[in-house]
Amino acid sequence: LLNLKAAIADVIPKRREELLHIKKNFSDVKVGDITIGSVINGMRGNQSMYWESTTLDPNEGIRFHGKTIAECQKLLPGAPEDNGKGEFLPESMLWLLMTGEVPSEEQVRKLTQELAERGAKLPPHTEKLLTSLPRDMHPMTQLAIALASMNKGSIFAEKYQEGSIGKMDYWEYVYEDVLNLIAALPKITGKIYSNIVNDGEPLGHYNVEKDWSYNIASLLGMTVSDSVNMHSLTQERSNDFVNLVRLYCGIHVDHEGGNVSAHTTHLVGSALSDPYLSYSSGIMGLAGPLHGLAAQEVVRFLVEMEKDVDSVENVKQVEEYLWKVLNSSRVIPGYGHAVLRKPDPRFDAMLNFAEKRPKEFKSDAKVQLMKQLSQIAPKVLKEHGKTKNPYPNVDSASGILFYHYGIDQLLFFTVIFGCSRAMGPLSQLVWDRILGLPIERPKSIDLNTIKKICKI
Ligand code: CMX
Repeated sequence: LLNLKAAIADVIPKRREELLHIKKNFSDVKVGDITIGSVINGMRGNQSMYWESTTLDPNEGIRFHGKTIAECQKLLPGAPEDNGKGEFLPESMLWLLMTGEVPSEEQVRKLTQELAERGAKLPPHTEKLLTSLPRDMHPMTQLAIALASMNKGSIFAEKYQEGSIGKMDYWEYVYEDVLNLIAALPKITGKIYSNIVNDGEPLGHYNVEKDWSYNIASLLGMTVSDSVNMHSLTQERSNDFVNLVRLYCGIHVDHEGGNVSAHTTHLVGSALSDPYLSYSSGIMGLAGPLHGLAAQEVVRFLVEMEKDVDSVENVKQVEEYLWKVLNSSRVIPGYGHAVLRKPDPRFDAMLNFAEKRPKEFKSDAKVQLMKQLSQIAPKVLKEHGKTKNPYPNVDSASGILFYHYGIDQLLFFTVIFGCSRAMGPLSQLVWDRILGLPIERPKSIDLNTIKKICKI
């Protein structure tokens, strides 16, 4: 089956049957105990959400339908022009997330083409709205506004209003919205970036023959053939940048269901708000400094630290700098995680990207500092003794690599994260409707109830 929607339809009956069987026969089986600690501490460790495609192992990191990042890098198809030497395409990952199957080259080519065609034209009102926004408006606010505005064209919302569709068919219309939303992201992202750096004037062309990440890069002005080539990149460096976008977007798609952006999208969607409204809400959460905005915080941190230390080799000075931060009750951005307890394999993947290109990155002191920090900060954080995970998360490496190629609008990084993150939570939204999951409504408890339970 070459069409993604047909491939999903093919696996639906079996999955529906499995979940129904579990619901009918095992609904009373206990998953775990909820403690008062979990209630007042952000629901940590509380296993109470169903998530279809990814799980986060505290020690091994993220798995996409059971596959590690390294396995995905081996198995998922990349762009044809890279001849197997580049990064896998986020489109390949989207297929895996949606169907649970590794796609063939041909399936990925078709999906790439379908997304490129769907994304060729933004709804005119969204384009107009983006043009009208203040140039200094937060890029994530611009993204959330653009996505919410696309709800005007939601096929699911329209069909639902008409009352013409049954519950088991909702997914088909949600799917259409989801694909249209993901397809629109390169143009929205390009428009936001050009609002910030070029007074709204386009920095590149949308090329319907190319893949989703290439178009993001082009519209940021970063390709040789389809953009103004803002930083006069050579063909080789431009190809590398496109592959950086592919890698970054391929591995940021999902991090199981409980993180703020994924959970918000799922929660809002459970009220049957359409995918545009649901993901726009997720984007609002991704904008927080403890979540998606951390990549920007890291770049700022590295830029400041580089000014303060004589050289990246000066371990003592770097340690002192970190202690200064910790002693002023600030966090070290890019370190720690709510679930992970080992270094983030996404961090390793980003670092490997730099390590594979020594000529490119060796002389970049900030990139070297990022690497050096990953050796020094865990030791300092362990000594500090507070964080449960003293190791680097993905954000400690990602932003600084974009910065290296000239994307220096720090607040903007999270928009690229927002492009990638669309794929996981929105695949889940399709499956939420396939499986007929209900509206979410956990029970909250007040202080009196807590005291009663604790007998105090
Ligand atoms: N620097 C300093 N202190 C840290 C820390 C860090 N990087 N990470 C955690 N801590 C502190 C916490 O603030 C907390 O202190 P208090 O008890 O005073 O509140 C204590 O250690 C225990 O926290 P934890 O249980 O280890 O971590 P949480 O689950 O509460 O928070 C996270 C997780 C990511 C928000 C936190 O580690 C943090 O703030 N990191 C820096 C920001 C960052 O890199 N965010 C990106 C996350 C990646 C992603 O979204 O996928």
